[in-house]
Amino acid sequence: MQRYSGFGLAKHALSHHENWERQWRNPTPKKQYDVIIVGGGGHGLATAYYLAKEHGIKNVAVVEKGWLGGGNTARNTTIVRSNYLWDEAAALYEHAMKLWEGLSQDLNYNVMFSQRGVMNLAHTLQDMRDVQRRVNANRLNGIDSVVLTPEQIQEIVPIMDCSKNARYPILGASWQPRAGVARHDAVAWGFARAADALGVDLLQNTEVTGFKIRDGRVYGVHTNRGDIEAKTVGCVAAGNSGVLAKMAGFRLPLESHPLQALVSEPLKPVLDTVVMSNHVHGYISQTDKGDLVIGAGIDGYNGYGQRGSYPTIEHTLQAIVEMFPIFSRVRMNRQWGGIVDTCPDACPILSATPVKGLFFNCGWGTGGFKATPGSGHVFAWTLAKNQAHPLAAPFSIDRFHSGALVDEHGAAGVAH
Ligand code: FAD
Ligand code: PYC
Repeated sequence: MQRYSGFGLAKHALSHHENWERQWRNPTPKKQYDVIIVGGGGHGLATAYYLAKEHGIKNVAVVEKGWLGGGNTARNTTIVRSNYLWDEAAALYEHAMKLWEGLSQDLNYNVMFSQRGVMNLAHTLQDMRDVQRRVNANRLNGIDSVVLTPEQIQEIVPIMDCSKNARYPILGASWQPRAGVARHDAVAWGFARAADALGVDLLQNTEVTGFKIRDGRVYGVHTNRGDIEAKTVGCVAAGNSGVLAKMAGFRLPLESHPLQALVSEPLKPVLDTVVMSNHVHGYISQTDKGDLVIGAGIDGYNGYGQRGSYPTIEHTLQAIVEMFPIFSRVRMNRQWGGIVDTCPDACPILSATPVKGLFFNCGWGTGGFKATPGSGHVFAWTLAKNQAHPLAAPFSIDRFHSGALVDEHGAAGVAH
C-alpha cells in the first residue's frame, strides 16, 4: 500500500481529490481470456484474485456492468460471522472467517475487519431451543459460539432493553466473539487492486448481454463492448443471476427480492458489538464514524429495482426502538436497497451448470458478504480445476434434484 508522510497526507487532503494514483488500470477488453468472471462485486473480484494468486491463471477478465463493488457488496450491513447450523455451511463460512482474519495483510489493504462480536437474540422458547442447538453444533465444528443469558447480554449491551416488560422479552442469545463487521467498499477495492496488480483486467461499464454457446459448451460472452471469448466463464452476479441463467438457456431455483438498510446521523460511541434479531426483524451496529447501521427484513415481493418499501422501514425501526428506547429520537440519514438472490434452502449455489465451461456462484441471498473471501477462494479452485472444491461440492445445483438440501433458514441473518 502506498504510504504517505504527514506532508503527503495534507497535500492530498487539500488537493480536492485530484492527481490521486489509480488503484487499478482501465484496460480495453482483449478478444480472448482464459477465464471471464461476470460480476465485479466482492465475490467476483475475490475469485479473480485467487485465480491469479493461487492458480497462476492471470489472463482473466472481470466483466462488470456498472462499477466495481456497486452491487450488494456496497449495499450490505457488513456482518461477518460463521455460526451456521449444518456442517457443510459451517465449514464454508468458517473457511471464509479464517481468510478474513488475515485478509488486510494478504491484500496489503486495510479492509477494517473488526471482530467486535455478533449477538443473535432469542425472544421465544423455540428461538432459545434453536440457539442452543446451533451453538452446540458450532462448538462441535470448532467455531467459537456461546449461549448468553439476559444478564450477560445486558452487561455486553447496557443500552438495550433486556427487561421482562418488553413486547418481545429477550430470553437469551447466541454470541460469536470472533464475528464482527468489515468495511464493504474496502473489501471490493482491496481485491480489485490486488487482482489488477497480478494482471487481471477489470472491465467496468461492460454488460454481459448473452453467452456464446455451441454444442452445449460456452465459448465466451456478448457484451455492450463487443464479444469476448473464454472457455471458462464464472457468473457471480447476485440478484441478476436468474437473468444470466435465462440467457444461457436454463433456470436456477432463485428468487430476487429487495433488501434494504439505513444509516443514522453519527452519534458518540454507544454500541460496540453487533445485535441481530430475526424474530423482531432488525439488526444494528455502529460504525467507527458513529452512524448506526440498521438492516431490515426482505421485502416480500420479487423485483430488480434497488430500493425497498416504507412498510419494511417502519417495521424495522419500530423493532429497533423497542429494543433500544435510547434511539427513539435519532434521525435517519439515508436508506437504500439491494437485490438479493434467495435459494429455497437459504444456502448458496457454487456449481457447474448444464452448459460445459459455465459455472455459477450465487444464491448467497441476505448473507453473502461474510463469505466473500471464502466464496472467491473455493470458486477459483473450482474454475481452475474444473472440479468442485470439497467445500463447494455440497452446494451444487444437483442438490435440488437429489433433495440433499442444507437448510440454513435458522442461521440466515434475515428471515425469508
Ligand atoms: P454483488 O456485490 O451484487 O455483485 C454482483 C455484480 O454483478 C454487481 O456489481 C452487478 O452490477 C454485476 N452484474 C449483474 N449482472 C451483470 C451483467 N449482465 N453483466 C455484468 N455485470 C453484471 N451479507 C452478509 O454476510 N452480512 C450482512 O450484514 C449483509 N447485509 C445485507 C444488507 C443488505 C441491505 C443487502 C442488500 C445485502 C446484505 N448482505 C449481507 C448480502 C450480501 O450483500 C451479498 O450476499 C453479497 O454482497 C453478494 O456479493 P456478490 O459479489 O456476489 O454480489
Ligand atoms: O447474514 O448475518 C447476516 C446478515 C445480517 C444482516 C443481513 N445479513
